[in-house]
Amino acid sequence: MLDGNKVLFSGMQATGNLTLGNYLGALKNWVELSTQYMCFYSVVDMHSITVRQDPAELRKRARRLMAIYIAAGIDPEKACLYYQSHVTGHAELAWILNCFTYMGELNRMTQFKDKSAKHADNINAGLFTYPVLMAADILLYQADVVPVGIDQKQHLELTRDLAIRFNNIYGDVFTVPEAYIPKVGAKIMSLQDPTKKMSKSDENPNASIYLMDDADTVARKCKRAVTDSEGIIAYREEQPGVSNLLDIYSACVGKTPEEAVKEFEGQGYGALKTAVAESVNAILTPLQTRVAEIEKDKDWLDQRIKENAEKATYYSTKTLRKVQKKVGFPVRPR
Ligand code: ATP
Ligand code: LTN
Repeated sequence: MLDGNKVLFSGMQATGNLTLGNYLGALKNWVELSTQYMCFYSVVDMHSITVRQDPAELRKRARRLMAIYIAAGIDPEKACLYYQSHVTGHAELAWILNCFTYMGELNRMTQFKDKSAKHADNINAGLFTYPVLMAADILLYQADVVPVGIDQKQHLELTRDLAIRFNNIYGDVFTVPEAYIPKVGAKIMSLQDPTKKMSKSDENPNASIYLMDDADTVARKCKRAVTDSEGIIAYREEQPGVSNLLDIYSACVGKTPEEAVKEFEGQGYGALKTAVAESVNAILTPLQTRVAEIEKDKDWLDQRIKENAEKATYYSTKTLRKVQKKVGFPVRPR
């Protein structure tokens, strides 16, 4: 709670190009939830450097991500959209929380295990303490809810454990947050291997629809999507490719997959693929136009970035000062 309002916090990394999975699984829900909570949506650029980045590219992607948040429908004058690196409290609280986190807890994190296997030449301490920085992000704003995909659930549990541990020692300092995991669109699968999730780090560009793909590219990727030889449009485990197309279609047009199956009764895969491409383009084409408009108005975007960093600093400092006092740091003379 902040100023009597329930608080929502979430963030995305500016690594790679955003996919339709990121949109349907996360961003779309952020927009819907933004009217119900006091919201903080961060571009978590400090998390991004746990994996080696090209500096110019990271800066460009971070700004693009900010424009995408806004283009998707989050109002930057209501919700607080900001870069994590603009608010110093994240690093400061992360340090303190590091001193309350056990090596064994971090060793168990599956994302750490996966990422160290993938980047065996750069298993840095930041990658190991990544979940502690994420806990700091959330606890700094006294967040009540944190919308994330299933893959982030373990990090959320650690965040809750740290909040409870700290509160048990020092009294009620942190709100203990709840994860919010969506029911629909929670897992959009790869178009080339429908048993794998659609991911922005997939090496095959045909596996993912990127939010910035033009209409022809979307149509081509849908046409090439892997299906099966059954020849019947059904929503069932044995037909993962067709089911994924139905998931995408229904999430885009706001129907249930069962309603979509009825709609395509007696039709072939070609017709389904054409309809999926059209439903995706109906979302992406206007989104891309808005991204371009937002990026063009440089001064307006800069002003929003500045104001929101100040707002985030204001609220995060409140929590940080409380924590610093509790652990015994000297009071700042006025
Ligand atoms: P990477 O492939 O680099 O691991 P990612 O595509 O999984 O990245 P993240 O930045 O880890 O993306 O996730 C951002 C948000 O998007 C998270 O809340 C995550 O759960 C959600 N998300 C990512 N991929 C999908 C997907 N295929 N379906 C639904 N939600 C997704
Ligand atoms: N680890 C998350 C991104 C992230 C986040 C957060 C999500 C960083 N800090 C705080 C929710 C709340 C990811 O990779 N998707």
